Amino acid sequence: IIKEAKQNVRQFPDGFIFGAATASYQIEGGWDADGKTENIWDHMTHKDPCLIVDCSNGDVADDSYNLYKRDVEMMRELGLQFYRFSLSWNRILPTSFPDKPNAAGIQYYNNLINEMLKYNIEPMITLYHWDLPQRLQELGGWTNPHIVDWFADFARVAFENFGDRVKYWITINEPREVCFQGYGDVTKAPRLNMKGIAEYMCAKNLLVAHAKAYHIYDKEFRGKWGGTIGITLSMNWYEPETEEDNVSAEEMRQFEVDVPFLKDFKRGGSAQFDCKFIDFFDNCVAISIKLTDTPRLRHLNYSWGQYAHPIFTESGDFPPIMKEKIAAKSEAQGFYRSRLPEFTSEELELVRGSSDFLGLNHYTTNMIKVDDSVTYDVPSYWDDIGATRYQPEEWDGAASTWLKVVPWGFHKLLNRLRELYGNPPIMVTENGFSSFGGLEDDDRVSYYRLYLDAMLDAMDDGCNVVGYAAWSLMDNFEWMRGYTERFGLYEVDYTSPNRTRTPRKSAFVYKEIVRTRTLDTSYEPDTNLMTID
Ligand code: GBH
Repeated sequence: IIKEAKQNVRQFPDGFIFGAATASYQIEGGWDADGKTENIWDHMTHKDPCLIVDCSNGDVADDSYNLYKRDVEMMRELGLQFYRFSLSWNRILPTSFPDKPNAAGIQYYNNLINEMLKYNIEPMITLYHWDLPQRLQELGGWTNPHIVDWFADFARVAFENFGDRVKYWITINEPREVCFQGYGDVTKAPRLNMKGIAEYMCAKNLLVAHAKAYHIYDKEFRGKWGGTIGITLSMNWYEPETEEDNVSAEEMRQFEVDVPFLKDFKRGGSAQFDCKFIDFFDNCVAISIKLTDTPRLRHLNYSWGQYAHPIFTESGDFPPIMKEKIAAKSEAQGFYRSRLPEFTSEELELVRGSSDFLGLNHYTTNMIKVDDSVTYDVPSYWDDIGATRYQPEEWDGAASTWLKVVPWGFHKLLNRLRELYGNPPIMVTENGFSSFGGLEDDDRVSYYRLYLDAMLDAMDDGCNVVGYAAWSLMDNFEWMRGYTERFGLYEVDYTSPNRTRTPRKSAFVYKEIVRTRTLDTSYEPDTNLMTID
């Protein structure tokens, strides 16, 4: 049983916006409709159908390609102020490039956007939510530096076609999942599994591609159409098992000032470290490196610091601890250069500050410990971190094994982001809970209340949270878990040809939160009739 939120009635501030989110491959279907070509998820699921736990795929999914009007009707039922959805690159650009744009694909998104705007629901577009064109994958996908231009071209096509009406833009959803799961592991397409190598190439190219799209919008479109653009990062909270590991944000910043990069170390002469011993010829031959290095700090830095630090800090670049440690490990492993690629100084400048807000997907928390009985592949992301994460048995769980209910982790995360990155505007672009289905979803209701309560605690502490999107508007294709794990406020019946959508109890509760702009834990909805107010 999940504890109820502690205060009964709490108010959201003026200007705070509520929405819900989905993603193209997870809902659209129409996988080869009207000229759309194959993306990496089409390719992977068709080639090896039972990679997905229930041998399903996104060929039809929620059929939103045809049923988008019902989707908008649900947004109206919930009273949403905004709806976050993503674009299928292959639907808009079947060759992957802007040479032959697909009118039918562009029309689909125009129809959806115009239908939403009829009812004053603001569209929030994610340009990329994991469905890369298969042809680009064959060219190396996110490991090919040319993707910076491929993505920038696609972004420009989207801005040109939809920018007059769409004011909220997200470049890329969850770089860590794209790179680590898709390139360093087998848990997302394209399952490249080139551990400790490909995910870092991906990370660098992805950040530069994001930044290039940001600057195109900033320079060429913002002036005439207004609007705001950022990136969405997935961030778990990591809680140290031991007290010594409890590094403050202050100490994390300290680290950046004091630790030299390995290349500086080799060259010598960097002002970033203290000289301990000067020899006869006035050369510094011994240095002191002040290095705050804990397992938890490495987790924070490698999982989301890797993407947040280059964009949201004054200094830019990958976190110093990552650069220093991966360079040292690479050298010891026999590589001629660090497995973590370097930014050129122009790239570093391009990426630094390239987000108007921090889009945050947050679901859960992990404990961190060092466990010498665990062995890692070498090289690998996990070996680079050198620590392991776990979730205690007693934490309440969801249908997804990784998802435990830990609202205090959300509170701590938001405060840490405020301290580390100068209190940026935070748009919560996903938060939600999975079940195995059913309309009486009290556990999901409880999750939303607890997490919104924790978010309000953080806002009371001064965190600049500007909006919140529930994941998800409706059940959808949950990647490797197929249709077995359900995140929807609306249940989708996958046996019915029209993919009937039915509001769960959580839909009624969320509707009331949005309507009253209040979190009232005693509210009991009448779930008999969903209306449009
Ligand atoms: C989001 O990712 C996605 O943006 C969205 O498309 C998805 O439907 C939603 O979550 C729900 O999953 O098994 O230990 O490898 C959330 C972040 C990170 C959650 C990877 C699942 C797998 C953990 N995800 N994680 S593990």
